Amino acid sequence: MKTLNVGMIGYKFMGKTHSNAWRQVDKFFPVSAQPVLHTICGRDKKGVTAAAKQFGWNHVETDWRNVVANPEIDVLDINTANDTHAEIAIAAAKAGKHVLCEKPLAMNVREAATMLAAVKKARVVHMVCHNYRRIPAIAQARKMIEAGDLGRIFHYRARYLQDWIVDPEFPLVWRLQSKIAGSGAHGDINAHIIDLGRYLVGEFSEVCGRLETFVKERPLPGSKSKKGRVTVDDAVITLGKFRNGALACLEASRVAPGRKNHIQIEINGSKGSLIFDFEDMNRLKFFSRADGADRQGYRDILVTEGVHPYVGAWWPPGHIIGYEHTFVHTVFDFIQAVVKGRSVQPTFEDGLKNQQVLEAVEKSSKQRRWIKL
Ligand code: SOE
Repeated sequence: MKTLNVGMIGYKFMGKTHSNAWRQVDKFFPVSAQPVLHTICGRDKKGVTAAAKQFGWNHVETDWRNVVANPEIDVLDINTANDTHAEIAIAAAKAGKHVLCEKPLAMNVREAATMLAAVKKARVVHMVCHNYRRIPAIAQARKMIEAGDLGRIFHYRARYLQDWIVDPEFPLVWRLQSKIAGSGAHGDINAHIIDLGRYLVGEFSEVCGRLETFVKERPLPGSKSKKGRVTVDDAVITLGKFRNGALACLEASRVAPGRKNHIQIEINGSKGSLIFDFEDMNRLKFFSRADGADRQGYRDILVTEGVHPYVGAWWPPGHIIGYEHTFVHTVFDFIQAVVKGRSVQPTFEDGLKNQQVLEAVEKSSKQRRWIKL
C-alpha cells in the first residue's frame, strides 16, 4: 500500500479533531502504509507551530497556496471557515490533490456545484466530513434499514441541539456571521441531520422550514461596548418529505440550555423502529414488531462487537468508543478510497445535495411555503 502525505489547512477546533484522527488512523494500517502528517497550515505562525508540535506534523505553513503547490502532498484536508472551502478545494483539485472537506461543503448551491465540477474534472477523490455517518451505531442502523428490518419507512425524526450561544453576551464569532459561515445552526448542525436523513432514509423531495435569530446583536469579539448584528440563524425547524414517501421532522438549535451536543434520531417503519442518542453513542435501540407479543419492547444493541461496522479495529466487545473515533473512521475510509482509486461517500455530490436542501429550507422560511427539490 502506498504511503500518502497529508496536508491540512486549519488547526483550530475541527483541525484538532482531524489532526487527532490522522494520528490515530495508524491503528488501521500496517506501519509501512501509515499516512504521513506532512504539513499543517494556519494563518497564525505561533498557533500553527504549537499545533504541529502537539500533533506531530512535520512541516508548518502559513499560506495554504504553498500546501496546494507542494508536489510532495497527496491529499488535502480542509478545516477552515466555510467561506474559504471552495477556493482551497478547487485549487487543490486543479493541483491533483484528493480532497477531504469539512461541512457544510460550501456557502451556497452555486459554490458547491463549482466545487463538484472541479473535483470531477480533476478525477480526484472527494469527500465531505459528515463524521456522524461513521458512528458504528449509525452505520449499523443503515445496515438494518437496508436489510429491510424496519420495513417501509414512515418517519425520520431528528434533533441536534447545542447551547453555546445562549448567552447574549457571547461574542459575534465567525460562526455567527453569514459572510463567513453562510448560515448558523442551519449549515453547522442541521446539515448533519440532513445528511443522516439522506444516508439512512433517502433523498428529500420537499421541505418546509423556519429559521429564527433570537439574539439579534452581540458584542464584537474583543470588545465589551461595541455590538454587531448577528446575520445567521440561532435555530431552525424543518418539515420534509422523502422521495420514498417517508416524512421528516428536524430541529436544530444552538440556544437550547443544557443541550451541549445533543443528537437524537428516531426512525419508525412498518416493521419496527430504531432510536439513536449521541450521548449514548455505542447503543442502538431497536423495536421489532416481529418479536412475540409477550416480549415486545425496545431492545438495546450495544454496537461494540467485532461484527459491527468499524468496531473490529478497536477494543474487545463492550469497550466503548467516542466522538474522536468518528473522525478516525472518516479519514480511514477516505485513505482507502484514495489508495484503491474509488469514490467514498459522502462525496462532494452529497455535499451539493445537502446544500440544495439547506437552500430550499432557507427559501421556504423566507417565502413561507413548501419548496420542491
Ligand atoms: C460547532 O457547532 C460544532 O463544532 C460543529 O461545527 C460540528 O460539526 C459538530 O460536530 C460539533 O459542533
